Amino acid sequence: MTENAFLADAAVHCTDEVRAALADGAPVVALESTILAHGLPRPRNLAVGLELEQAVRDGGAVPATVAVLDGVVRIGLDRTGLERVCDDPGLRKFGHRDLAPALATGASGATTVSGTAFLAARAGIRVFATGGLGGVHRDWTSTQDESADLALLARTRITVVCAGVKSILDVPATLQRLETLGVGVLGYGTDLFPGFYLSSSGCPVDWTLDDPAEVAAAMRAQDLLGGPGSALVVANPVPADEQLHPQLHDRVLAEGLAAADRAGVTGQAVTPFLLAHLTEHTGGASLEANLAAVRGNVRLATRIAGAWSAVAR
Ligand code: PSU
Ligand code: MN
Repeated sequence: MTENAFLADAAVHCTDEVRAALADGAPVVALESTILAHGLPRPRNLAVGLELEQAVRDGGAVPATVAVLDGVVRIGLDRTGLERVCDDPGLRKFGHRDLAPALATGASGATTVSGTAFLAARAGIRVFATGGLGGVHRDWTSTQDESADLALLARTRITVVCAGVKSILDVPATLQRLETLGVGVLGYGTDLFPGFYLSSSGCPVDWTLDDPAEVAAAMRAQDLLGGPGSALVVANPVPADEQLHPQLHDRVLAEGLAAADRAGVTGQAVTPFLLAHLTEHTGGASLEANLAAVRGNVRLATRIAGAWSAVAR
């Protein structure tokens, strides 16, 4: 593979190891920075960021945590970069539409699923691990709040490993939107869409795949078929013994949604508000389930990146 022009631009900084792996067709896994900066409490977030990168390495791939620092796209972070993402309370949250003004003004922010998927695909990275996708919010009919993640995934050729969509969302409506947008959804070892903190959302999925080679074969088939460059969502449930207790989940979530409503929280602030509420009011149990889900996703994405490298090289 030859180096792509995006990586050669002065507004893009790619670590040497990611650059070398991409040039070689070796496995690379993109990791999202918003879950670190805005989804997890400090200082645990830095430990998690380092742990996830190590898990990718242990699985024989190269991690590429994506962010924007001082107006420069970062594909892969060194320790200092990761510390900035995790420590700076003023760090913004960038979806893909924020990238151009961020570069123009020298701003810094963590990238969401949409921001990360966009940049990773431009860099030539095909596999991306996150926690849960953004989606259609429960009060969508009045707020029109649907994450930009969905539309971006409808036109970006990348495989996203996630534990479903955050359960704070309207899950059936989000699955419907993914169908309308033509984004493929595969249950990994399950015929039920995962529920992020919970192993199952109760909603069925149309396709169940059971090993990374099968996922890589589906990725190859996407390229063979051509057409719009849509993503592939690999929905990987949190192990049942690590999920949040379903009754606790439902109760605290209902309280959190009411609290967000009372506090008048809207837009980009909704997701971080609810995630923090759940962590606080489950005594940290939601955080542990969140981390278990992310860890599992990173491990699976690493295996898929390996299988993909074997078929694509
Ligand atoms: N899942 C998490 N924690 C998070 C997010 C997802 O466990 O912080 C983030 C992701 O970055 C996702 C974003 O892309 O929330 C969606 O935000 P919004 O609804 O504002 O598009
Ligand atoms: Mn939103």
